[in-house]
Parts: sequence; structure tokens; C-alpha cells
Amino acid sequence: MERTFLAIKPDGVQRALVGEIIRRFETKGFTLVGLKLLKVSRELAEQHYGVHRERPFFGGLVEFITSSPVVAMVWEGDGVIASARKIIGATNPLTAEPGTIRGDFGLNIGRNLIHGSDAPETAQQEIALWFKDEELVSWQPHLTPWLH
Ligand code: 3AN
Repeated sequence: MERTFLAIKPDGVQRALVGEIIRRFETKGFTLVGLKLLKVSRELAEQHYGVHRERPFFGGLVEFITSSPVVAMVWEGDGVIASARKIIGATNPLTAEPGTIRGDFGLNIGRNLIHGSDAPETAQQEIALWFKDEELVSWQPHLTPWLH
């Protein structure tokens, strides 16, 4: 079963949007298999955003993600990687469609509330970076037969 890594960033936690954001993935029908609140170390932030190391906004991104707690999650379900990206919306909240998380709640590309893995390879890498195996719980939701 496909899994993706999602993280509610410091702005999402500070703005009290944790419940609202989790609700969207939960009511869609995806399965939560990992969840924790943590303060992100500089080392973890630099590894997570390693592909952006050369970009001008890299320093600010690391400062921001380490500034306040983050809610890290792993969600499971058929097609969850691409579907979660749609639920999240475009990187720039000003152009993200209404109905998406960023479209409904965001104003600023540097404060876009939530991260979601963009492909199967990055999902695998990010899950391994943020979670230990024993922190992930495989379970069978009883609702599944109604959904699939
Ligand atoms: P996404 O999060 O939609 O996959 P990426 O991977 O292109 O977007 O960018 C990673 C993060 O870097 C974004 N979520 C955003 O917080 C930040 N970011 C991207 N582009 C900019 C930019 N031009 N200025 C400031 N921050 C940016």
C-alpha cells in the first residue's frame, strides 16, 4: 500500500490548523499510520530540504522549519502521494485553488502550512528520515470495505 510523508509546518501549528488539516486527509479516507509533534533539528531540516540547498530561500526555509514545532505524519492509501498533493494545493498559496489547504488558509509562499512528498522515491526517503520503523503502525480500518 502506498504511503506518503506529510508535515504541518510551524505556521500551521501556530495558527491552530492542525485539526483542520488532519481532518481533510482523514475524511478523504486515507489511513494515518504515523503521527508525532516535534521540534525539528537543524540537521534534520537541512537533510529534508537538501535538494534546495543552492536556492536563495534555503537559509530562511531552515530557520522557519526549526523555529517552532511541526506535526509529522505518514498517511497510507492507494494513490495517496498524488492525492495528498492535490488536497494541499500549489506551492504558492496565492495561486493555489480554493478548496485546497494552501488555497483556503495560506497567503505566502514561505508560509505555506504543510509539506507533502512529491513522488514515490521522495516519500520513501522522507518517511525513513523522519520516522523509525517502530513508530509506524500498520492497521486495517474497518471502514475500508465501504470505500474500496
Ligand atoms: P512544495 O512544498 O509545494 O513541494 P517545493 O518543494 O518547490 O514546494 O519547495 C519546498 C518549500 O520551499 C515550499 N513548501 C516553500 O515553503 C519553500 N519555497 C519554495 N519556493 C520558495 C520561494 N520562492 N520563496 C520562499 N520559499 C519557497
